[in-house]
Amino acid sequence: MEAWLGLGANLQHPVMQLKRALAYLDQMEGLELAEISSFYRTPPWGNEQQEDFINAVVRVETCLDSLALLHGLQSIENSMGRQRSTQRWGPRIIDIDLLLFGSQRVHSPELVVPHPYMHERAFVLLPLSELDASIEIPGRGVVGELLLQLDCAGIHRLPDTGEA
Ligand code: A4P
Ligand code: MG
Repeated sequence: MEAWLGLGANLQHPVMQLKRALAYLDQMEGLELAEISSFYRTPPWGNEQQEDFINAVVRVETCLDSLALLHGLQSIENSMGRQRSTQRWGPRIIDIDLLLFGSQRVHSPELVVPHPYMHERAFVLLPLSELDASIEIPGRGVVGELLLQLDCAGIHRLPDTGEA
């Protein structure tokens, strides 16, 4: 199965944290990293009183089911020292969201796919469109078209997945 993941961080050298997360993903059982977008510096969405984020999107191939994949992503977040705060959309050392799982729709208490906010977030759709602007988000539309309706001001692609 093809799946798409969104990575985000805005604490403790976020570029380095995204690279650490990619190394963890690379080692995860039942998952292969297929494609990695550029890294983007993005203004905070939802809760503006925090540092800019670094965001990226990756395409993976997996033999896991969607819930097992989510649990694998959460255990990477935990291994990386993610502290869950009560503050909604607050600062984090790493966040790995399951954006798309093939064309499946999932609606369980633990998992909602497509990710419920991805279609309104330029920090997700811009890196996603870099890899494939023609992807259909089930129930929402085509990535490239949805992106035209979003404000990308303040989002900067980093020249190299290397340095901030
Ligand atoms: N969950 C349900 N569906 C999913 C899914 N598709 N992927 C549940 C991942 N998790 C999913 O997530 C809370 C619960 O969501 C999990 O227990 C899981 O069962 P969490 O990672 O513990 O907490 P969270 O990430 O703070 O959740 P929340 O509120 O969904 O935050 P978001 O939506 O991830 O947003 N601005 C910029 N520029 N860049 C960012 O990356 N990120 C956020 C966080 C806010 N603003 C941002 C960014
Ligand atoms: Mg999350």
